[in-house]
Amino acid sequence: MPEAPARHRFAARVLDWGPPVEVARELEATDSDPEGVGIMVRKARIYPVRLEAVPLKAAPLLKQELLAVGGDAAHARGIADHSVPSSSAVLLATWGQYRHLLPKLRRQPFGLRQLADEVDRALRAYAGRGPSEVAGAHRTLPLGARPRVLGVVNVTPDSFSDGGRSLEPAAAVALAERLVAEGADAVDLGAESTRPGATPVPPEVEWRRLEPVLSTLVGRLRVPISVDTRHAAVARQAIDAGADLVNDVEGLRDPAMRVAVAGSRAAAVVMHMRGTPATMQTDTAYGDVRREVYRFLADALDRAEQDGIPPSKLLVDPGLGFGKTAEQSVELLAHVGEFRSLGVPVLVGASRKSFLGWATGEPEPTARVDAGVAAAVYAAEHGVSVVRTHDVAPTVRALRLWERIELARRASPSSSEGKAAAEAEL
Ligand code: HH2
Repeated sequence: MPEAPARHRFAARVLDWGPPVEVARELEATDSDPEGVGIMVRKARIYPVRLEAVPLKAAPLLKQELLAVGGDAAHARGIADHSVPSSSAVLLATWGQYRHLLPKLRRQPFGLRQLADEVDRALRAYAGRGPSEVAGAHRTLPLGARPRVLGVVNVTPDSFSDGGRSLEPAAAVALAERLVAEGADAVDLGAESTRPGATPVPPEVEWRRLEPVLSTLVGRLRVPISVDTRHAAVARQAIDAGADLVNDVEGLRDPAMRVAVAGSRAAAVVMHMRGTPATMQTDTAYGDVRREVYRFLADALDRAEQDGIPPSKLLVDPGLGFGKTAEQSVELLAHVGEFRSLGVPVLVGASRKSFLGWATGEPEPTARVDAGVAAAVYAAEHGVSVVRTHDVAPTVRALRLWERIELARRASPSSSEGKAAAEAEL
């Protein structure tokens, strides 16, 4: 009997590759021509880009140009018979194909020039490493290989997981110092609970709670201090007193808040929420939650920039649990990496939230630490820059492991072509 051929003669292995730098290294490992590596890296992955409201006349041109470079595009059937005025679209192309496509689109009419510029910016933002820091009003938050950890200090009687524990200034100061000792890269002071249905706190009361804590911490902490407030007057006082960032769960929708931030050197977190904490859970019907949240954040960034806040001062946050069902929060977390396309660092806060309870069956918020840590690691894997958490020590430990994994993936390729691809990411 002839011997059966070995089933693994060629050791066929589907490569588990992550960042482009790792792709370059795997290609180099075949002893391929270094120049070829530089070219092939750009072919290694399809980047699907979703667009909204592509005009009727632009959509067929877009598809035609994509097909011409070897990619493709999906748009509404109604484009063919002119029964729709516009269509959303999904573009499918490799990095190399986009490099051929974009100059061609820039020469076309019907808004395709602007569309090309937007696609280019989104791709670079998504695939790139992002900014290396966010400069606050007084101190700077360096960003790096692993997400930075923003530790939560609630100076409130009614926060959903720790209300009343640090309402006393001395307790709040001690908590902030403990979180920094545990590895927090910044602290977030909040004096108004934003849990669903929370009673709004007048700005004077909010400031009365914040002021003694903030003024003590400013002299003691080296890390940036963020203030979680929806009120422009509180933000202004806090920045003057030494706060670095404004964490606005209303996404800078109040023009006075934009003026307050623009007139200072503070950075700001733009978070998505529908309505206010008091009303947000009354309307959780979304056609497409990812699309709506993305649109809201994109518009908020545009408005902020028009009002004089440069993108380098902004972060975005999809606002898990804010006017969302548990399923919707999970969907947003699942796709959190998409928000990197907005071109500013992404912050996410999952810690102790009720959607973690929904997913794990754990009714007690303080017993959701492990689920919160899992969410932080997932966020890290998807390029989130900052995670907001009550549970700093276990989150920092988990992210240190994740950072080791990431560094193993990012070991540098040896050729200059591979390195060049890796440096800009592509
Ligand atoms: N979540 C809470 C509060 N502020 N800010 C941002 N940017 N992102 C979040 O996910 C976020 C936030 C809710 O947590 P907590 O502060 O502990 O609760 P409460 O609002 O009840 O004080």
